[in-house]
Amino acid sequence: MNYQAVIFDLDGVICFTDRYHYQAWKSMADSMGIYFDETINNRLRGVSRAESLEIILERCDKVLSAEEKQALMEQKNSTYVELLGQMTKKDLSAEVKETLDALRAKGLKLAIGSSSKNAKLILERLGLKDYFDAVSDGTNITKSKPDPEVFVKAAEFLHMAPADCLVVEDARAGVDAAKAGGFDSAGLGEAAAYEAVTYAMSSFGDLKGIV
Ligand code: B16
Ligand code: MG
Repeated sequence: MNYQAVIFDLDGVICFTDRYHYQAWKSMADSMGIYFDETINNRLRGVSRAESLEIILERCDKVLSAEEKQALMEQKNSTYVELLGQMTKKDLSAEVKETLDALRAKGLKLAIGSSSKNAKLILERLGLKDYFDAVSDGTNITKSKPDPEVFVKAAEFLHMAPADCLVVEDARAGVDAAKAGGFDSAGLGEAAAYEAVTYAMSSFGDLKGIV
């Protein structure tokens, strides 16, 4: 396929913020006396903040109001944002940077398609603030993955048709979102083992052989 653009998921593809998500959710859950562990954290991959909270609350006996849930999400996010302060350019792997540069040198447009409302802050921490041609993230969508909105918006920002873009994902929900929007996908990690993915990759650099 001759793709003209590549749309990258952020967390789990360009960088790895899951340990910060884990620490921040764990601190919120502990403050509420709710059991939370790494296995439950794995279910939060690629899932929105509100849906992540609902998964954590499966272990909570109390029924919470919308205001209480909002306060818990704010509590988690402020811990998370503080932890993101530890991220530096060193958290961007040489393989990812070199591959991005190689795709750009081929003339491909590059965009981000992330559920996170903190995507721009993360890109800044990684030294990628002005690197991408477009950023579609949790701040410009109303429906999260597996809805295709975040990728459809990214393609719109690039003025490209979905069929001309390849989506790179680490989550099954992201692969489903790509498919629902008419995009081919390349998967890493659990997304590579998912039958709905177009190309399975064992590492980020494999992209150079796909596009
Ligand atoms: P925030 P991605 C997703 O990022 C994360 O994988 C997921 O764990 C997180 O809940 C979601 O962003 C929302 O993040 O709370 O920062 O808005 O994989 O879509 O780049
Ligand atoms: Mg992801």
